[in-house]
Amino acid sequence: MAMWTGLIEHYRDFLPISQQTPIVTLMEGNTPLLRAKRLEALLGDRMEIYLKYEGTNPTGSFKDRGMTVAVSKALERGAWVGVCASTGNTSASAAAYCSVAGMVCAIVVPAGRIAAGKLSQALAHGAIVCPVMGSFDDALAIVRRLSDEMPVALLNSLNPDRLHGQKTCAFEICDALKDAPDFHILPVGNAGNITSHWMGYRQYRQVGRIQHLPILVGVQAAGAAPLVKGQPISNPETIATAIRIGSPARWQEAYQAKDESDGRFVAVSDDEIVNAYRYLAQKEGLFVEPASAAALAGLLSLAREGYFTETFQRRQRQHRLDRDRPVVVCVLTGHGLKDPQTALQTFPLPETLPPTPEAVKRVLKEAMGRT
Ligand code: AN7
Repeated sequence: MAMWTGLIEHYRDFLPISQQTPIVTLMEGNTPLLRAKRLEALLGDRMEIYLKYEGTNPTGSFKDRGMTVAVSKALERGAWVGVCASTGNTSASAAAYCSVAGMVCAIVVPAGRIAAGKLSQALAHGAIVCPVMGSFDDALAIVRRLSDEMPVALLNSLNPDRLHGQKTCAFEICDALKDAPDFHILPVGNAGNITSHWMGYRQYRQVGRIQHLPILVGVQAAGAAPLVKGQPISNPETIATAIRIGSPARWQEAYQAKDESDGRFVAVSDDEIVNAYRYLAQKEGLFVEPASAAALAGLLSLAREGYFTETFQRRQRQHRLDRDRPVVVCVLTGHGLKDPQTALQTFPLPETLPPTPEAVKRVLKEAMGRT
């Protein structure tokens, strides 16, 4: 098989890239799409489920898809400073891509609210880190102002180049399945990703690469669910810090994606998120961060409600679909190593033992007795 060239080269014809654009890439994209047979069985084998594992991107999240395009275009326009607000992953990705582009990166983040892995990445890649005493929404307002008043490139998903890069996740799913799935589920924070996926699916439909469009389901944490509630939240709170956002910048586009695709937004509790987090790690071998587990929590909650089967049957009657079960894709947006603190709180470290075979044997026997 030919070597993977990074997503800009692979999807060049679908992206705003010219011969003049300097390509800044870390070979992002081409992430695994895993069939989740165990999960299917758990839910009564009534749907075909795939997990798109974005944690294998170079900095460990889907943000790299957007960042390769945004930083390449910023460089083409002559920018030498990139700025972004972030709940963590955007800043980790921006810092990495700016470092390889030779650009300065400045990030504004809510102090004390960034998972340790993400903050370490931004610092390691040499970004100027500005923790502010406020929320992500406050940080975003600051960088919007900065980019209006200073010659710096805004690297948040308000920047359309980011969306172009991120839509390639939808392309990869369609290329692998040879059509769009029936349902596409993803976590929603600032709503850049749901906007970009809808762009991607519509673009593929337009050029005839897929026969139908998917139904989009956006999942939010119950304590940070402005799109579910229909109004901004002033004090968003959730264990899933990546999506701890009260006022999504792409609010309108998110509603448009939901409405046009006949989809919905759904809220899940932190307990449901932790259960999905545990399930993915212990039954599917996939270590993801809590925000990513939220997507699976949404899937489980809707499956229990019968949503997928009922909606699919209605569509089947209308469109005479050639399959008897819905195809569902759930995007797992970021790696579990991003948030070691939550991992160690959820899966506590056992006590330290004396350095003897007997001590370890005792623990093993006890564990074997339990299973
Ligand atoms: C793992 O890094 O907003 O709805 O500043 O890190 O496009 O915001 C991260 C968001 C889902 C939500 N999953 O995507 C940031 C940031 C993970 C994330 C989302 C984020 P959007």
